[in-house]
Amino acid sequence: MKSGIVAVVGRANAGKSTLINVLVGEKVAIVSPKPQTTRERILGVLTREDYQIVFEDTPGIYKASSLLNERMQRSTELATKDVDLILFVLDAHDSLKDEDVAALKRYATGKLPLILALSKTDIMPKERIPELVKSFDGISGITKIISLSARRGKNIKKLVDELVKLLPEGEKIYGDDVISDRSERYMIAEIMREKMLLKYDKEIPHGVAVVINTFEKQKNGVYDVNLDIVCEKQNHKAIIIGKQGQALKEVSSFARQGMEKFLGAKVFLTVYVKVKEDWRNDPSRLKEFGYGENEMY
Ligand SMILES: Nc1nc2c(ncn2[C@@H]2O[C@H](COP(=O)(O)OP(=O)(O)O)[C@@H](O)[C@H]2O)c(=O)[nH]1
Ligand SMILES: [Mg+2]
Repeated sequence: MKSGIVAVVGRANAGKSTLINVLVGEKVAIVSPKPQTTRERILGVLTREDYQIVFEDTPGIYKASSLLNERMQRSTELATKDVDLILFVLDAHDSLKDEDVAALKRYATGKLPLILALSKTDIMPKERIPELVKSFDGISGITKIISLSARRGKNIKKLVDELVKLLPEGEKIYGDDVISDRSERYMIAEIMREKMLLKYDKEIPHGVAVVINTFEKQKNGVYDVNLDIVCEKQNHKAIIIGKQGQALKEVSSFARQGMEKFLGAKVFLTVYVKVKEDWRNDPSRLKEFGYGENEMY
C-alpha cells in the first residue's frame, strides 16, 4: 500500500482547486476565475485498493494586504510542512513570470519529490509545451514535469500513476469513505461564496464571509439553510442586494442550485446581508467567521 500527503501549491488561479476536485472525483474545494478563491487549507482524499493520496489544497502564493490574507499565506506555508510530496501547479497558458520561477525554486529543494504540473493545456497551442518545459532545465529539484488539463481530464491518470510511484509505503491515513476533512455545512457556506465570486466584481467578493445560521435536513428530505452574507461596507451591501433585490435574488438562486447539486437534495435557502466594517483586519471577527488563527490549517 502506498500512502501519503501531497501539498498542492502554486500561484492563485493556477488551477489547484480544480485539479484536486478532478483527482478526488468530487467537489471538495470551490473554484472561480478570481484569485484568492481558496482561503484555507482543505484536504481532498483519493483512496483506491492499493493507495491513498491526501491532497492539501492551499490558498496559493501572493502578497498579503489584510490580516485575512496574512493568515491565508501562513496556511499555505504550513501546508507544505510534514508532507511527502509537492505538486506545484503552473498555469501553462499564461506567460511564465519570474515570481513563478522563484517560487518553484523555493519548493524544489531536493528534500522532497516535486512534480510540476503544467495546467490548462486545453486553452493553449500544444507546440508551446516543449518550449515551456525547456525553461525549467536549470532547476534540479524537479522530479517530473507533467502537462495536463483538469477541465478535459487530460493526463490525470498519468499524474496519479506518478504520484503513487513517488509516495512512500504506508497505511491509510483516512477511512475508505472520507473524501474531505470539511463538513457539508462548511461546503454549503463555500458554495455561497463561490457564487458571490462569480457574480460580483472587484473587492466585493473578497470582502465577503458567509455565516451559516441553520443547516438542517427536514423530515421531508429538504435542507433548510439560513445564512448571512457578511460584507465590509454599507455601499457593498447595496451592490450585493442590487436594484429591488434583483442581484441578491439571482446569486441566491444560483447558490441554491449549487447546494442542491452538492447535497443531492432540495434546498430551502434564506439569505441575509450584513455589514461588519473592515472585518478582514479584525481578529475577533476573523475568529467568529471561521478564520481564527488556529482554524485555517
Ligand atoms: N481552461 C481551463 N481552465 C481551468 C483549468 N483548471 C482550472 N481552470 C480555471 O482557472 C480558474 C482558476 O481555477 P482554480 O481551481 O480556482 O485555481 P486556484 O486558485 O489555483 O485554486 C477557474 O476559472 C477555473 O475554471 C483547466 O484545466 N482548463
Ligand atoms: Mg483554489
